[in-house]
Amino acid sequence: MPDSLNTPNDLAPFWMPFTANRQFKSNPRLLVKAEGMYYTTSDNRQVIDGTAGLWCVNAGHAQPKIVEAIQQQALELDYAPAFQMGHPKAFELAARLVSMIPGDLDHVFFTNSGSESVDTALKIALAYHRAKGDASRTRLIGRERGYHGVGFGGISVGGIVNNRRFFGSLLAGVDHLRHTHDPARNAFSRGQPEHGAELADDLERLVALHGAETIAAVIVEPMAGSTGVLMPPKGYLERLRAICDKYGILLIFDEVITGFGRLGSPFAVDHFGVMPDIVTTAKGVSNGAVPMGAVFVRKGIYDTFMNGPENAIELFHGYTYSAHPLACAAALATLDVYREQDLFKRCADLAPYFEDAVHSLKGLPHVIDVRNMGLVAGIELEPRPGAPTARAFEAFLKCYDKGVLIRTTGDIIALSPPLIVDKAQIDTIVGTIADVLKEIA
Ligand code: PXG
Repeated sequence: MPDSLNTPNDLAPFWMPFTANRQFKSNPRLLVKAEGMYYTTSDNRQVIDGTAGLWCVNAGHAQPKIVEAIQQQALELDYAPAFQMGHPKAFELAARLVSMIPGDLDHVFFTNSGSESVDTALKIALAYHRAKGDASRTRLIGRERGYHGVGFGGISVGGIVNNRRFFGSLLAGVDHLRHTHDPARNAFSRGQPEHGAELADDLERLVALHGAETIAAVIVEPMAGSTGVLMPPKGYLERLRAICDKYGILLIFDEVITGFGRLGSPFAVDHFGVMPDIVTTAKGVSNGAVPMGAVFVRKGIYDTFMNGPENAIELFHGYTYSAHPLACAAALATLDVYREQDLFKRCADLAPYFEDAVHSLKGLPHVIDVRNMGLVAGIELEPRPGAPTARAFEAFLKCYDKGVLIRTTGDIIALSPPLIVDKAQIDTIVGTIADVLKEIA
């Protein structure tokens, strides 16, 4: 066997996701351990996690209760078939989850990722209208700068140009609202910006263009995370809800990032007080420890499917690993940790301190906007002329060298620390970013 196959640090075979592979492999950043707020790197440095992994480790790393639950579950029941069979923890978890979310969002479909949750939600929306005898409602509406994962459904309703550029014509029958990012009117807003509720009226225009009877659902992130932390303007989500009601269109909130405490409430549904018909989640449901996603569906939708012969499969959809025992065990323990450590309230209590900290970056070199909500912040940098993303990526590398993990998207720094973060750690994260902004050109 050639030596290279035995060498653990041969980096070539792994085609890394959403990564500049050649750049990474010429100067790799390897994480080998994680605990609480910190990663340990392969060169034995401590790096504070300013991003909760990829927005998922809301309770911090290696929570003993979650670790133990996964270990126990692997011993007790490693796998159970997901179709026509069940295991108790799946039902227990679904019941726990629906008790956490308001209103009649009282049924849960399990997936393994945010992308699968989005696909599931879109399919449920289409099948729901068909089950009601409304089969002409096949059109899906997303939003510019929306991110809904990487499945064909998600990239179609999403609004990111690279997905269109590289992957062709995508799903047919999809249209988009304009995005709500308006720095000219809203720069340096704290929480929800003042201007832009009227952008929800784009849905009226799409109804006028396509006919309401062709539109199945609208999907939006209540707060758009991946494309740069874009807040919903005051009144925007309410207006979207009202227009959906007027025309019988389902409203889907993609809460893959906002779910499980990120904004200081269990869900954005609570935070904004707007009730969607379907909610997609993943990430924080299992603290990132085992892949899992969960789609919440309102009672009326579920009930519509429960009408045919009893031996018929009502929804022709599911995954080998839906409600995987390890994921359910991890999620149940995660919910315990959230409750026992009161982490959603901790997030809400810390949010004003975090807000002041990130807004202290206003006036530093390159900073053209700062926006925040709960324990999320977007710090937008002026792009280098002719080299978009280069400045933010350099900031990312320099912060990492100084022991702080941040995330950048385009020229925007996104912060989303685990909800266990403390004030001194917030100071370290923001202080390091401030130092780096002063250093870079
Ligand atoms: N919907 C939303 C709103 C998301 O943020 C997905 C769906 C897809 O989830 P999966 O589990 O299939 O990746 C996401 C994922 C980032 C970043 O740095 C964001 C995500 C994933 C990775 C990185 O902004 N969001």
